[in-house]
Amino acid sequence: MLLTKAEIEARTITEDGQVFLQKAAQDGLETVWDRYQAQKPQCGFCELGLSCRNCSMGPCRIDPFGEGPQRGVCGADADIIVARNLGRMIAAGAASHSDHGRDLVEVLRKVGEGHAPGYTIRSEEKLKKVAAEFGIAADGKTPADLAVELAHAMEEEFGTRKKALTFLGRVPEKRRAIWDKLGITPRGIDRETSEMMHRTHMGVDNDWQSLLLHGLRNALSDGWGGSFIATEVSDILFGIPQPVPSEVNLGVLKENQVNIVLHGHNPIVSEMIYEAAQDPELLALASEKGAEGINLAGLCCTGNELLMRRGIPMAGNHLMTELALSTGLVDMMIVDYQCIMPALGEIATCYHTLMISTSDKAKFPHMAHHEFHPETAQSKARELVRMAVENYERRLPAKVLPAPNTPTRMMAGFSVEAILGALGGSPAPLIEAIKSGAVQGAVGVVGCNNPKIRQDFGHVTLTRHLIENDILVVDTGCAAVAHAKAGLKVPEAAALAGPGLQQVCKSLGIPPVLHMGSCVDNVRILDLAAALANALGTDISDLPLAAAAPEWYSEKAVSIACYAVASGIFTVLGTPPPIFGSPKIVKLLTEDIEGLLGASFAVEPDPEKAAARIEQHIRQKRKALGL
Ligand code: CUV
Ligand code: SF4
Repeated sequence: MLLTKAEIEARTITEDGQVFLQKAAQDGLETVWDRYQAQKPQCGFCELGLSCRNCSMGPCRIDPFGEGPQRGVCGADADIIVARNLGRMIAAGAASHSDHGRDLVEVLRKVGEGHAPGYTIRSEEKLKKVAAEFGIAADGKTPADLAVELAHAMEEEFGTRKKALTFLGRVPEKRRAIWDKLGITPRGIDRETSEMMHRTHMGVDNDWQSLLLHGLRNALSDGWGGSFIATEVSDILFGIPQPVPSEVNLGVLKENQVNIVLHGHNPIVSEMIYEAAQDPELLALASEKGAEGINLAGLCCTGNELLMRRGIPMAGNHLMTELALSTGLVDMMIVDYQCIMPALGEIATCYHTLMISTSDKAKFPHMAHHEFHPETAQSKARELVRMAVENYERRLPAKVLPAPNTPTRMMAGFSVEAILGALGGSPAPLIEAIKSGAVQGAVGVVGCNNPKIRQDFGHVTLTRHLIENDILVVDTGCAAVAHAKAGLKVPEAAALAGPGLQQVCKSLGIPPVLHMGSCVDNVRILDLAAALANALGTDISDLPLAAAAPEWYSEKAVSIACYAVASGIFTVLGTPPPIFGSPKIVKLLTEDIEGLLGASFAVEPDPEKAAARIEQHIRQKRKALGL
């Protein structure tokens, strides 16, 4: 059934999204928006966090109106149930990022042992730097030896033998003291997640406050542990991102080239595909088949990883993953894990697209499984690229619709190293710009798309307001892709910023919205915030900073938001988390926690109001600093 113009415009603000929503409808596809409609009304108990199925005496639910049951079969009340549910969301998010980190550590070790042909150490500089942080001396050792030693040391971070994670060495002392006082210093990465699952079992932790505190510790084990390892090891293996031009939207899929779309999160698979796509033999085969080349495009965070390091264009963000297939131009989609809708395989059966899953822990309906392992990834990648090239001639012309709009230009690659490089090697010029008021503050706008929110509207509206008010925006994940589609990531976008920020961007030749990477790369924002605080001898919570996740959907985003607040960064969520069944928990997280951590959460679905809240917060922080 075709959609009306109003229906389409209510779903997305993007030009390509609007075109391909209709194309998908024409082709008879059911998309994430249709399935969301079909789910309505969604369960009110679950929305409030008031349902529990942690054991088989249940499932139970608490009546929010106070008329029905106020306790589960075990006796748990609303506060306990909401806290347990939130805790399990954090645990799932932390586990996802951290398992991704562990997979990278495995590759690092195998590279050192010589068991991962095709992978190498691209940044010896970062290898040495991180090894030193782990107390491993570099002298006289080959990079391979160092890689093995560092990998072993990182494996220890996951376990139970530590009092505190190693990367806490980068955290300002004042912050460390707060965590120690509250008893939320993260010890082992897996330990905190495992302990969360234990605490939330029936009959363990039944104090909603101590459950929430452990939730913060669990989230910190992600931010300063699992995700931190993921980002640093990715840089060691694949290189530290540097500013790079690229393009975004479905227009990056080429009619006359073999299109391979990479979707998921971990660069382990996508980097190997990138290598294989340069293979002269495969390029010759492509031309034999009548294609002018092999075109790679990214979706979601594995796309962001390739974009940051190789300038590979982005086809889109989370809600574009199904629509990308409806172009009929995708010869192969290769996925690893996380945020890959299980609907994708079936949608692809409408086209010639080959759907490939690659991880032993992530299988999907209607996908061919080609498992990647470090030992064989190189040959596997070549095999897949060959299959994609051979699939080019099977396109179904009647189903093909190239995007009518040209790709939007963007600039990405703003690692902390690149930002400091642009500033001449130290954070001093940025601190000066903040002191002078040219830059009022900085905000991380991050996170997903969610069909509950008009696609990209939350991100783009918020960010436009912030830069207009001289607030520098740094971004990651699907938010970053939204901003890129809206044209906010080119140096010329400085014209959209307030006079101070405009001046700073122009003098450095940078956009007012800096792409810092994938979701695990939110730790780059933490790292930069910590570096600024350390340079000033203060705490992160004293700085004029904030974070926002206007369209978040995933459990990973919950973990990210919690480690941001625990690290001292005020964080605004666009979609409400399932906590409103407990007024006590809402009050703690949005008000009282400020007194403990110097930061709190806010929930504000209206991006204009969110911008106003953030601007007010930044003014307050500036005032407290005497600026
Ligand atoms: Ni990890 S977690 S939808 S791809 S940002 Fe995108 Fe980013 Fe959320 Fe997923
Ligand atoms: Fe019900 Fe308690 Fe079991 Fe949850 S843990 S399902 S509230 S009995």
